[in-house]
Amino acid sequence: MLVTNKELLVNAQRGAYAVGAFNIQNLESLRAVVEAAVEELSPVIIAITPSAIKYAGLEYLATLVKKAADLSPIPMSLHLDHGTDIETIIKCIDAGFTSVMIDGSHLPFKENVCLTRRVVELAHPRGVSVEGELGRLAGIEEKAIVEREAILTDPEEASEFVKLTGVDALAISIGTSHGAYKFKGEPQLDFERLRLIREKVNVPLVLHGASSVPQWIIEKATKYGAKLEGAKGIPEEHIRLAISMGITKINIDTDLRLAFTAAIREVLMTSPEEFDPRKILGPAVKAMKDVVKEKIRLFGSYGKGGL
Ligand code: PGH
Ligand code: CA
Ligand code: ZN
Repeated sequence: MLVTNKELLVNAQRGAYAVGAFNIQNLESLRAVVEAAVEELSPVIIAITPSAIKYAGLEYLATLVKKAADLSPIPMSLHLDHGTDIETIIKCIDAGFTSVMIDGSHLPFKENVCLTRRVVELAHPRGVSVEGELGRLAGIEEKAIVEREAILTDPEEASEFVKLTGVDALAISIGTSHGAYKFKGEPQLDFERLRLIREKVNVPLVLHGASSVPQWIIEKATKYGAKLEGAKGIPEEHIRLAISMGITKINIDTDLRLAFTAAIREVLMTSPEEFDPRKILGPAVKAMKDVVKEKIRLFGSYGKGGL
């Protein structure tokens, strides 16, 4: 069943758990995410970036997700992740997306408000939820305090942003970043800032860049030829704490990519005679699905698919 992010996240906020937004880009990744969610009876957000659309085609991806939603007993949303322009937003809404993110986080505050407000005005009359972003996702280590303040979300501004734009969810920056290399030293997240934002903002809060980069996957990938030295993510205890402090949507891409490609590397290295794509991609789907299941357990959304 296809629903909006708003419906999923309002329930998550009430139930003090988080819903995973998993990035997909083809049939294999979609199957991994949907099968995991169905088996765990969990709500799920299928996240598609503009670059995934460029890779696989909007119509193909939207059709696959809508069909998966029709066939599944759990509620799921079809969400545009990191939308950057109005044109893409309109195309996605026309294609049946139930939720869109407009990422104006690189813009000055007022311009971000204007752009996000426009998206809300376009999306809400069509029953589509909107996620905005305030604060930039960049590593905060070794940065001076002034610089940190410029990157991380300001609680007062967050409250103002939500009032001025009417967004349904807000992505915030408390020290996470995208990709496999989040920290050089010890992981550092600004939980005090999260507490202050939660106090001032009542819409569901979103944590991007939340992959944990599990060491066992890095070791497996490395064993079969990957070069991933220094890869490091967000410890699972930090994710648990963030959920307990009010994060209700968690975005995961990197961990899925790592699991998928480590499995492909293993098959190619251990069975060099193999050339059937199904024999190579099958184990990759399984590996990705296992990671999604672990996330669903970590986020506390298992069994919540009945809402
Ligand atoms: C993410 C994913 N997608 O929007 O924020 O972050 O790179 O940590 O998986 P990761
Ligand atoms: Ca951003
Ligand atoms: Zn993101």
